Order: sequence, then structure tokens, then C-alpha cells
Amino acid sequence: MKKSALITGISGQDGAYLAKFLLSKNYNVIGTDRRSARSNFWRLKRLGIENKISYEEMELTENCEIDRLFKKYKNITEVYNLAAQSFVATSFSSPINTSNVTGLGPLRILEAIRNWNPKIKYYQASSSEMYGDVLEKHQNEKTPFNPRSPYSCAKVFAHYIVKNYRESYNMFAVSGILFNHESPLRGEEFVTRKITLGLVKILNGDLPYLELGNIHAKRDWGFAGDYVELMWKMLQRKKPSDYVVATGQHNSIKNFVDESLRVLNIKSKWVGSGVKTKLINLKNNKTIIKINPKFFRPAEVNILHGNANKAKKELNWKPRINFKQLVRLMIEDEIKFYKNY
Ligand code: NAP
Ligand code: G4F
Repeated sequence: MKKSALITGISGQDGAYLAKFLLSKNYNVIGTDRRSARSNFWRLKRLGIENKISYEEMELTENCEIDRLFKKYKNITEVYNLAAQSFVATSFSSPINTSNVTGLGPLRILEAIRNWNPKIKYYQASSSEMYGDVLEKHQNEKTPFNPRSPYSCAKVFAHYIVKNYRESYNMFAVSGILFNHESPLRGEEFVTRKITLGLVKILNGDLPYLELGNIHAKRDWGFAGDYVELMWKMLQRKKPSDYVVATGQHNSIKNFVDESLRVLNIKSKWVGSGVKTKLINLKNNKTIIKINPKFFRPAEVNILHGNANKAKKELNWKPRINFKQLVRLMIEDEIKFYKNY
């Protein structure tokens, strides 16, 4: 019999890639979105799967909407909870909403699963942001959390409540602690996509220059299309367990800009320091990038570097796309689809 999976956050980056992956495994895919986001299916359209999903309305703060889903779809076997207020910067301006959605949302789903069918397997989208001001150089499943934003505090709560439901009620509930993963389907507010789209806009004469915040922060960036496969693999294990997913390589925002310009074949030079730092296009002497302190965060996560040895060993995984390939993929797609969303 066909398996049925529920994906919350179907309109997001990971929701789209995971849906495509599960459809390729012959799953029925039920995807939730917020009614206000009805038109926001460009990612599913881009992947050619928009008409292959059953859509349901679900707002993570509404218990009754969550309950209704499990009442309606009695054959759900796997739940992938990807929905969240996922932008760290917004969590500083909307800490209560972020805690309600990103922290308590997963608890509402777990309660519904416990009530309707505790045999349903549950995947929680935990985050490397939980390591925050890192307490170990390379972070693995045993590294203590030290969150630096309302977003990561909410994710830590969700992470532990998943563990608690697993231990208290013997539920198959696991968390994937995923390090940053990007793609051409990444939201435009996140720094990698902001850079690739911004540079293509500049080249098209549609933006004078790009403004960034802390370009010295470092992230362990992987490809989202690679990472969603691991979500599924975690739910196919005999025993529930949490896993870190990361490439084990880190790069700064500045490195990401430099690599993007290399792909675009634009010679440039960084000048100045601190908030006066600028990136100059050597061909026409125009400024491509400026620093705007409005993009600095009240508390920053300076560096993340994952150790995914457990996933490599137990889930037989290794990243297929490295940093340079990721940047190239994002720039090339940006050019291909520019002005054609
Ligand atoms: P994303 O593109 O921002 O997608 C988030 C999804 O959540 C969207 O579909 C959004 O719907 C939905 N959502 C937001 N608020 C909601 C609410 N109140 N009720 C119901 N749905 C809501 O995020 P992503 O990059 O795919 O990430 C997926 C998950 O992994 C998130 O939980 C994120 O925190 C986590 N994560 C991401 C990364 C990463 O690097 N991408 C790393 C670690 C963990 P709308 O379209 O309506 O906004
Ligand atoms: O791309 P970002 O906004 O991603 P961030 O904060 O690392 O969070 C992402 O990854 C997490 C996993 O670790 C997820 F849990 C989370 O949901 C999200 O997907 O920022 C990356 C870095 C930060 O240090 C930020 O300060 O880039 C720096 N940055 C510098 N200038 C900027 C900018 N970030 C953004 N968004 N915009 C800028 O102009």
C-alpha cells in the first residue's frame, strides 16, 4: 500500500525538495500551508510537482487545525514538521510569535499524534543555530546548545520536547540537526540567496549596490536537495535517534560573495574596514557591496561547523554538492530564472 506523508511548510524551500523526493518514492504527499500563502507555490511549480500534492490549511498556532488534519487523514504514517518562523533576524523583532510557532508548534503536533495515532513517525526540523555561541569547535549530536536568538531558543525547546515524547510515550519522534542548507529555492531574505539575486540584479541594472550585515560570520553550507533525503532516512531506521547533517566545511559570507563573483567572472576588490568596508567592481569602479549595520543582529552566531560522522556512518550519507558547486548552481539558476518567478 502507498505510504502517506504529511509535510508542514510545503511552500518553503525544504518542503518543496522533500515533497519531490517523497513523490519519487511513491508516497502520497499531503502538504500544509497557511491560507494567506495560497499563491506562494513557486517552488513546487519550479520542481514540476504543484499538482501532485494534496493541500491542507494549517497554522501552527491553531490546535484545532492540526487536530482536523489527523482526523481527516487516518492513513498518515510519517510527519515531517518543516513549518516554522525560520528567519533568525525576524525572531528578534517577533520573539513571542516565533516562540509560539517555532517552539510550541511542534508540541501541538506531537500532542495530536499522541492522541490520534502514536505509531505515526515524526521528524522535527532542528537547527544548528541551537549551538549558537559554540561550546565545541566541531558540533555533533552531543555538543551542548548555547542559543543566541529567540529563534534558536524556540528550536531548543522543540528539540527537547521531541526527545521527551520519544522517551515518555515511546513514540518514533526524531530531530535532524541540520546545518545551513541553501539552493536556488532559498528564500530571498537569507544571505546566500540575497547575494546571488542581488548580484544578478546589479548586473541587470536593477539594483545600484547590495547592502549586507556581518560578512565575517561563517556557516557550514550544504545543498538543501541533498539534506531532505536524510530526513526520510532518519524515519526509516529501526530505532529513533537524532542526527547532525552538515558538510564539515565552513565559509564566511565574504567567501560566498567572492565565489559568486568568480562564477560571474567579475573582478572586484574589497576596500576599507568595519562598517566602511566596500566591494568595488574593478571594471567600472562602481561599488557592488556596502555594509549596513541595520543587518547586524543583536546577538550573532559567528561560526558553525558541523560533524556529521554519525549520519555518515549510520545513514550511509555524504554530501553530493560542495561549497563551490552550490554557489555555481545558485548563480546559474538565478540568471536562468531572473524576472521569471
Ligand atoms: P522556509 O523556506 O522559511 O519555510 C518555512 C515554512 O514554514 C513555509 O512554508 C512557511 O509558510 C511555513 N510557516 C511559517 N510560519 C508558519 C505558521 N505560523 N504556521 C504554519 N506554517 C508556517 O524554511 P526552510 O529553509 O524550508 O526550513 C524548513 C525547516 O527547517 C524550518 O523549520 C527551519 O527552521 C528549519 N531549518 C532550516 C535550515 C536551513 O538552512 N534551511 C537549517 C536548519 C533548520 P509561508 O509560505 O506561509 O511563510
Ligand atoms: O542566511 P542567514 O539569515 O541564516 P542563519 O541566520 O544562519 O539561519 C539559517 O540557518 C539556520 C541553520 O543554522 C536555520 F535554522 C535558520 O532557519 C535559517 O535557515 O544568515 C547567515 C549569516 C548570519 O550570521 C547573518 O548575520 O549571514 C549574516 N548576514 C550578513 N549579512 C546576513 C546579512 N544575513 C542576512 N539574512 N542578510 C544579510 O544582509
